Amino acid sequence: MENFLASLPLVAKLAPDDYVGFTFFVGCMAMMAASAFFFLSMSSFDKKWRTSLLVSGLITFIAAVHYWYMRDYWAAFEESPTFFRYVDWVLTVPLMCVEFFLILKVAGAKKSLMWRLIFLSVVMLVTGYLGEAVYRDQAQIWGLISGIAYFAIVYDIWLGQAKKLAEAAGGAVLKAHKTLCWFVLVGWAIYPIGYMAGTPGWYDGIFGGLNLDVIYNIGDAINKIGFGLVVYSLAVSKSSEA
Ligand SMILES: *C/C=C(C)/C=C/C=C(C)/C=C/C1=C(C)CCCC1(C)C
Repeated sequence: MENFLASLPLVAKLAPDDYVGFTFFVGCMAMMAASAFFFLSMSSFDKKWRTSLLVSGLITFIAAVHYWYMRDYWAAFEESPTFFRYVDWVLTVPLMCVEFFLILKVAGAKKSLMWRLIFLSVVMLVTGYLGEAVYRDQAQIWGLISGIAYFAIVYDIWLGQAKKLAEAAGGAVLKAHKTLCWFVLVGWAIYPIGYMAGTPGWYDGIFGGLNLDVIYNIGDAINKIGFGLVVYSLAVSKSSEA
C-alpha cells in the first residue's frame, strides 16, 4: 500500500493538446495577477474607493483559488468541475452586485437594491446548478427559470432603480455604471451559451459541438477582470478630479 501511494504522481499530467486544461491554467494565472493588481492599487486611492477595489480584488482572488482546484480537477478526471464552478459563482456574482451598490452609494443607493440584485443572482445560479448537475434531463426548464432571473437583473440595472440612481449621480459614475451594464448584458450572456453547450436540450444542434468549460473560462476572465478594471478606472478618474 505504501509503495503504491508513493508511486502516485503528485501533480496530474496536462497533455499538450489539452486546450480545455490550458484555459483553466491561464485563467488561474490571470485571476491571481488581477488580484495582486487590485489589492496593491488600493493604497493609492482615497478611502471612499478602497472598498470598491477591495471587492474587485476579492472577486478575482476567490476565482483564483477556485481555478486552482478546477485546474487540478480537470487534469485528474477530464470532467467538468461543476461543483467548484458554482461555489465560485455563488460567492463572486453577489460580490459583483455589491459593486453596483458601492458605486451608486454616492447617489443614495439603498441596501434594498443590493439585496434584490443578490437575491436574483442566487436564484439564477441555484436554478442553473440544478439543471446542470442535479436534474440534467430537465436542463431546459431550469435554464429558463435561471434566464428569467438573469433578465430581472438586466432590467433592474438598465431600466430600473439602479439606472435612475446612476443618472442622478452623473459624470464618471454614470459612465462606469453604463459600462458595467454592458458587461452584464453581453459578457454575462456568454454563460447561457456554455450551459446550452453542456446540457441536453432543443439547442443541441446549435451549441452541442462547443466545450462548456472553455466558454465559462472565457466568460469568467472577461467579466471578473473587466468588472474590476471598470471600478479601477472610475477610482482613477474620481481621484484626479479632486
Ligand atoms: C464570475 C462569474 C460570473 C459573472 C457568472 C455569471 C453566470 C451567469 C450569468 C449564468 C447564467 C445562467 C443562465 C442565464 C441560464 C443558464 C444557467 C446559467 C447559470 C449558466
